[in-house]
Amino acid sequence: MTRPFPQGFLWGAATSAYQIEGQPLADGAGPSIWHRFTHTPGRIANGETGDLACDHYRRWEEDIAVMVELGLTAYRFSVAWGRVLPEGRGRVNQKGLDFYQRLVDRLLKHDIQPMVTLYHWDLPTALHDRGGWLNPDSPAWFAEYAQVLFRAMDDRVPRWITLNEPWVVTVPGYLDGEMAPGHRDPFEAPRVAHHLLLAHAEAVVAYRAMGRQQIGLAVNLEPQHPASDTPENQAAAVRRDAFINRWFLDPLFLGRYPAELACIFADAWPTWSDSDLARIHTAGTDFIGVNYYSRGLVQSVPGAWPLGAIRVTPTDARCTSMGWEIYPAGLTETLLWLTDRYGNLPLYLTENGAACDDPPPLDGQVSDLDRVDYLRTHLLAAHTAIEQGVNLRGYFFWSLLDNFEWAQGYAKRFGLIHVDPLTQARTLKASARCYREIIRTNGIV
Ligand code: IFM
Repeated sequence: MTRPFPQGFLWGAATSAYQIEGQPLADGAGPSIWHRFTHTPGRIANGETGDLACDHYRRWEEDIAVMVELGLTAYRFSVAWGRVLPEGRGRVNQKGLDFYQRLVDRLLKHDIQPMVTLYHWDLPTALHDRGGWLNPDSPAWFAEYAQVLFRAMDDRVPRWITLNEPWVVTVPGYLDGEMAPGHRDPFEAPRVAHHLLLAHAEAVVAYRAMGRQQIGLAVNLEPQHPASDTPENQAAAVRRDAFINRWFLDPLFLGRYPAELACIFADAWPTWSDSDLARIHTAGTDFIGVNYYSRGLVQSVPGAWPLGAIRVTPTDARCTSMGWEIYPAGLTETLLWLTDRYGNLPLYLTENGAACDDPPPLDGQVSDLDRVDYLRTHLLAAHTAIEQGVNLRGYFFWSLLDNFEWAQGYAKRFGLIHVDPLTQARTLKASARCYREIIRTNGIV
């Protein structure tokens, strides 16, 4: 039996600038916090950097040819802020902007709709050195940068995403220090999150004045289940749900932060101004991008910082090579929860995918059967949500290419396309061929 997707459903793949482009300082670009972080000894597995990555900055035409071969109807990528504004504000670097304009034009020539993310974590160091996301001026900086891109490309870009996963910018970036800029400070994290929400709002307000298409926010979501039905584990799952799933969405849709956050952060939780919360709520969003990978199974552990809980993995679980449990039912649950809690607004799955220990290419084939299974089961889960009334409009596999997986370097491979680290040769994996067939038939058997 074939399960058909709605007419016009977008079939995409996603990437981000620092993870694939390489040449981060080419043509007058300014450095980002990720360039600085990867060049700080001890931060990244094997001391790897995004200096070459997938060399997409030079091989973008070849990569679009691969998208055409797959039959993609959409492609999500991010703009490196420092390529366009090397100092973060002010002077526009035309060569950097031109790179993205060429990319957009070529995608459109092949009927591939661009979805452009403005911020996928690579803040220019020039702004970081002025306080970065801790600076109350940062929302205005972001809106200025956004307007440069709206002016240049809104006539050709049907969907914009302001921020990718503000939770990851906040928690690994400012609370546990695993990601750039590597801070560990409970007093900083809530302020960063608040400025990110205001940055989204300022960009949306600017967009309403000048843009003609659609603008949204991409968040990482995972349903939180108690590891057993003890009251302690149940309460821990509720806290983790507030911390991961509701921290950004409640202010956006309900105009308030989840009450649990004040308890979690205690004296590090500021008092917020009503006008800020109203600004965030009123700006809203045209759609939500959902990045879904797994669920959280939560066990109460008094004293475990900051939640008094940890995430555990069931002993019999199948996991990806990131150690994330493979749990497709959680995708249906997440999409239904979003619709139920915040209303039936348009949703896109802006990321979904798996890092797997793929066998090496053999005779031009990569037999990544675990990824094939992940793709198929998650698309079936998405389809189930659509059948139950969820307004899901598109799917973007993470990722098009094997790429630079942040603190884990190149060892974790998420691509539909294998990238040889020495030759940069691209090889379609079995998952890419499977996805091509799903796209061709607009359905899954
Ligand atoms: O590679 C990342 C991406 O940059 C953001 N979402 C999760 C992916 C896998 O970890």
